[in-house]
Amino acid sequence: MTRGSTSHWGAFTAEVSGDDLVAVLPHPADPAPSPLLDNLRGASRHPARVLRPAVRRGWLEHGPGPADRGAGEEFVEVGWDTALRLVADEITRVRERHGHPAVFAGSYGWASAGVFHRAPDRVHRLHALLGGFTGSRDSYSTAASRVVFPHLVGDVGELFGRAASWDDVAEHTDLVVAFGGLPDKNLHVINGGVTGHLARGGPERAVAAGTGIVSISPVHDGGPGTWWPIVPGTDVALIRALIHTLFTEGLADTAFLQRCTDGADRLRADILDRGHDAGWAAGPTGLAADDIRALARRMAAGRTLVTVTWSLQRVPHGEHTMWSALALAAVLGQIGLPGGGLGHGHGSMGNAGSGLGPSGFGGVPAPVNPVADFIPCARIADLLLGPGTTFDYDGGRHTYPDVRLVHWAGGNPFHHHQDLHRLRRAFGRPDTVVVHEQFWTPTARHADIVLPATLTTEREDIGAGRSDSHLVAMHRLQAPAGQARDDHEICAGLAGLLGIGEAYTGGRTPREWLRHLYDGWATGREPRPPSFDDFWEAGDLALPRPRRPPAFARFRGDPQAHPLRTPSGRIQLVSPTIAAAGLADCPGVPSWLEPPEWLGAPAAARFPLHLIADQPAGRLHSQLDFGPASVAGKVAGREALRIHPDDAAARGVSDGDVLLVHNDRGACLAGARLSGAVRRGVVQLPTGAWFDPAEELRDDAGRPVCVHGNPNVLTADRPTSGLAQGCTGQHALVEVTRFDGEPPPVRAFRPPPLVAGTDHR
Ligand code: PGD
Repeated sequence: MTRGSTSHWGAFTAEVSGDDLVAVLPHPADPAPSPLLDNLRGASRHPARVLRPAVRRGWLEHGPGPADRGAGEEFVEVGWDTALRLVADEITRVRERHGHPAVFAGSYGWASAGVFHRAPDRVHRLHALLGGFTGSRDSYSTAASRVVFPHLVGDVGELFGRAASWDDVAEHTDLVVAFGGLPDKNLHVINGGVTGHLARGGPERAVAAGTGIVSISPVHDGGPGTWWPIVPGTDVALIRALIHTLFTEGLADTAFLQRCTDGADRLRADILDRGHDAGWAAGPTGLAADDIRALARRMAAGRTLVTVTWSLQRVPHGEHTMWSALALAAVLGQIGLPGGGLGHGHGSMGNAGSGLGPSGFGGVPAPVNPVADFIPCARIADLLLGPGTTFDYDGGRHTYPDVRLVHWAGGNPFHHHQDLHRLRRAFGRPDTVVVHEQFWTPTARHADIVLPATLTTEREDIGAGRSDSHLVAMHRLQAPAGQARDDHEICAGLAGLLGIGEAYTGGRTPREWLRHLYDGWATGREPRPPSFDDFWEAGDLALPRPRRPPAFARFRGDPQAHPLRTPSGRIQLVSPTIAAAGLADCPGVPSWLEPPEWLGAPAAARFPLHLIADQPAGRLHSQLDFGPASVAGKVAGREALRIHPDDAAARGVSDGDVLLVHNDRGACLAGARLSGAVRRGVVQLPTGAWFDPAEELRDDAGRPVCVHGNPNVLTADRPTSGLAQGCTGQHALVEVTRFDGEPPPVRAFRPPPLVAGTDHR
């Protein structure tokens, strides 16, 4: 039997020696395996592992209440019986005294691959069955898109699930205009698992077939085509100028606009009346007006795919970047044609461009959450700091409940959230914070009770990535480290103590659930899949890969017969619904709204460098930051910051130096990497280095400096707008100086002080 498993960054087989994986080999069907697989090597027995349930000393001695969490206090290791009893009693106390909405189990995070053990789902199920919980909506990845696009095109699944494949592009497309570029590093990952990295190499294949690529980004991560180094945050200005040229030079597809869109005249007037032409856009974008005009003409001359990365909506007014890109594709009139129209996700995740569709393999059905309270996921600090205050969301107004208990599994908010010093204050407010973690991440350090969770390699599951070429039997490859338990077992234990054990487990063991889910998926499917036992023995199952029609092809073919679920039945180039929401920061027409922080803002006088805080190349988000592939990219043990040689010279910075990166929100250390692949005035510091505030090194405001290079000490906790309330962590203004002297050591991968409790086994 092939003993293998899968991860968000690749399916694999493993060589196990003693208790740990010593070699991780990619799946044979993978044409372009990810080096991230190497991070799994040695992970299970890494010293950063949480080995036993642990309780913060102050909570154990004084009970629940607000506290200075994350201040380095010691944890007392206790037995599972004690830990589960403490958590169960606290759940009961909070529900009885403060009501169900006082439990926040939104528990956002990518967790691990596997349809059954997905940690946030386990926690949601427990709390839904206990009477409900305050949940979270959307994602840090695509909140602005997921909220705005339904108003514009009705079915957001068309956009996200039917992105043009690179095969289609190679066959049909003359030109790809890639806003945000097409960075290969993001193609290593597909949520839920990826067996073959089919999108990797796609741009190269297209160029070999004759397609042109223009890559518009302040950072150039390789890849073929021409690089246009735009000033960050100004894509909307460029798009408006392109549309201006198309309209004024008679290149707009007026027949398509009339047949398939609503509001084209208003959009045209808005752009022309404001004078948003190529000459104007040259100012903010830093690009040449003649080049902009020439690009518009080239786009109209053949089949053009406009792609826009997810990162471009992870900024203030991100809704309007997406809307403007849609408008540009609509004015070109190629939406619904193979290899044309709008692509959203090429260069952001490995599924876009792969040509693969959803496997249709579901997880355990989620019980209804009886509590209506929720937050847009990126408003976690506002929730904890502002009980009773109101927020706008997608045309409605809502109130933050008074949360007393936070229960988190499968996410790392001290990685993913912005303005970490503010988040730290917010995490000080609730009575109790419970975290299930595999490792002593910064979030685990900010908890009162930490429950050790297994890795995927220590349990059984089924890998069914969002769009994968295979289903993967995730075999148990090694024994759990220490006393780690599956999140399912942890929640089942709590459910048992709280009197809902049978309802929680559904009377099935995990293996019985896997068989049940597989059999349900296989029923009625043609060609008939093998039995569960045969699938499990074989280790994987290749799925059919039908070639799928382009997004919006049916609508384009006959807009009357297949209208979109929008007010007009057509693509909304203006939106009466968004206008009716009356939001000052999100008008009803796609607009150029100057970002609060960009190189043209007054704040740039003090903080003259534009930070791009994007996805890292050596790991997924913050996962396995200590792994070999992640550590290999660090400089002086800290996250590498890329800076243009001219900006480095102006600051006396050499490659390999330790840097202090700072603004009014905080500061971190990073390692200098000089590179011509970033535009002048731009620095790039990826996310995911575990937050490591050093008490002995303070910034001007007296806050501890993160000595490991987490850019979220610098980013603003500011929503995209009142429409989506999405994450805007991608951009911030900063200054960089050389750090002279002995920098404090990085302690992020060492566990906090731990002592054995009396019942500790
Ligand atoms: P991960 O590092 O994947 O980040 O944020 P997210 O919180 O998802 O965290 C997953 C955590 O779950 C890890 O700590 C891991 O150890 C733990 N874990 C994994 N498997 C299991 C399990 O089975 N059980 C348990 N209990 N725990 C498990 C990602 C988020 O960050 C995202 S999606 C995006 S797109 C955002 N991007 C940006 C950005 O572009 N710029 C900035 N500045 N900030 C961002 N933050 C966002």
